[in-house]
Amino acid sequence: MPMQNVRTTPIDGQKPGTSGLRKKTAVFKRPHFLENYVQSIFDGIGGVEGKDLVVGGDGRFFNDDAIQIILRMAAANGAAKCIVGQGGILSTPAASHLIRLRKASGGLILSASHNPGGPDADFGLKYNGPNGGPASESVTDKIFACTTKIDFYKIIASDNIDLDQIGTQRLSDMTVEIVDPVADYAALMKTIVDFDKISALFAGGFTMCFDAMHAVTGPYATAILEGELGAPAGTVINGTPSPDFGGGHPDPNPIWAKDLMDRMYSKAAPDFGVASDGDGDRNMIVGKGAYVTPSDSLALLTAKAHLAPAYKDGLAGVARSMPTSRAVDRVAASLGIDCFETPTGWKFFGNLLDAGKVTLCGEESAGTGSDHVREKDGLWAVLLWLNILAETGKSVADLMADLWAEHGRCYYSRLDYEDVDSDKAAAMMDKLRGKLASLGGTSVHGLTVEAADEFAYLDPVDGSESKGQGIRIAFEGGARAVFRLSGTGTQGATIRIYLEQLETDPARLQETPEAMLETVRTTALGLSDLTAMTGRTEPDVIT
Ligand code: VG1
Ligand code: CO
Repeated sequence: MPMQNVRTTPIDGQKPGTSGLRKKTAVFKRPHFLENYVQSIFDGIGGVEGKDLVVGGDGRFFNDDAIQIILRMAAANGAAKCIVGQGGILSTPAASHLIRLRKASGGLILSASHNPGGPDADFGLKYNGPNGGPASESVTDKIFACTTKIDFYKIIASDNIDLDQIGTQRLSDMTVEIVDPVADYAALMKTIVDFDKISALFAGGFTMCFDAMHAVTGPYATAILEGELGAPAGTVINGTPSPDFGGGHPDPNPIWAKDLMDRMYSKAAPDFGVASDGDGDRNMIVGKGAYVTPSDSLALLTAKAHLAPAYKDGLAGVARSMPTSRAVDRVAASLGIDCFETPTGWKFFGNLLDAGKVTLCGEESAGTGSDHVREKDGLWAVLLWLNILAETGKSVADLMADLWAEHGRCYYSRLDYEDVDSDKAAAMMDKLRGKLASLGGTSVHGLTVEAADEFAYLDPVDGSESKGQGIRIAFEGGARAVFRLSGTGTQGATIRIYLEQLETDPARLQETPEAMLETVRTTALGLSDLTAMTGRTEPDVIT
């Protein structure tokens, strides 16, 4: 098949963010945009000649076409084999598992995750390395450097591969193996949680609603929950992946999964409600009338993981991203295990997991995961929760009440201000940064600042340092405010303000987050001067 070296020039703005490169779909479809980035990935990782790669995505608009281009480029660059999920589908955790299982050199995951999909929405592409995890900053820096120097890319001319046909095909000298996207992942889950116990729970009449949000987890959840574990048909809703996620926003939080929230707070609520995001790595957990914040979910899983077979001997340690609440720190301290604080983004957990320093990790943005893969894993979290519910026989609300009684409750909320003028957002952060050195010990709106800094992370495994990872201000009495700019948005800047307040008084563990966070919210808005600096009065999303 004819191989072409296509001349190109660097395209601005191909710097990977928190999780790969995310842009408007129309930008990804511009001439050479995808091709430049794919060639830069290949060059940035030292070429793909003779290598095996895993390729798959969340099924959003442009997924199939982009996969055909990637396969033609992988063949032209001399890759030995591409392992592709049937229909081009692989959830992010399933892709991570497949890379590890097949000892592939890495993988290309096509997704903009929780961002909406469609011709007018978002697309994304991410490279994961041989450990199955998102490329580290040193690798993404190399990829970015290649995007600024590229002058040609390699591609073969060929017909499209049939992505629906399981089995092996040839593309020039490269093998393309189309695999069932669910089977290997489901087999892995069986080695982690107790399928018999969970089956018995469902057989006993336990009810559940899994909102797949028209995204990639639908086939996985249907096969495992309804197929293997005997949950009644209809347990999974919105279970067929659609290119534009049914016109929705596949972000599992109380705002975007509102239908599920309404159901869980109604008289007809099932025992357990969950949702997952576009690419299947996030999860939302809600019991009857009991929403569980992702930070609390991480704390609960840490406290109870030993009830599942894979973690019966306890956890090596845990890790949370910096803005995630400190609830898990309290549980870890009581268990006598290490708790690491990392920058936002799963790529920072990889080294800790590879080195065996942590078993569980999580983020406030609805991601939890363990050492079974190197990505966060929405369905895994749901199964671990089910295992814990089955073993304890308690409700979600009771489990949380027990956790708070023992460790105190970290009331928590995140305010997102989206599509803010980028210069104004940067100016707000700069001004706040300028105040940090003089804040310690001062009293602001009735709260006394205990510590204030800009978070920098020194990786304890490879010694690499990541600076500028968000501003954190801790107050006496267990309150904290964190400020950072999103690295996944595709329009303007998104300012995230994370608020936290610890409460240990047994009489104040069932208050509303709004009431308990009012003081720290006023203080955070005052300190950042957000309204004056950006013109914004209300956040777009509060979770
Ligand atoms: C957000 C979340 C972060 C998460 C990232 C990718 O990043 O805050 O915790 O790791 O999305 O998640 P940012 O930079 O926008 O705050 V996913 O499920 O979109 O891959
Ligand atoms: Co995601």
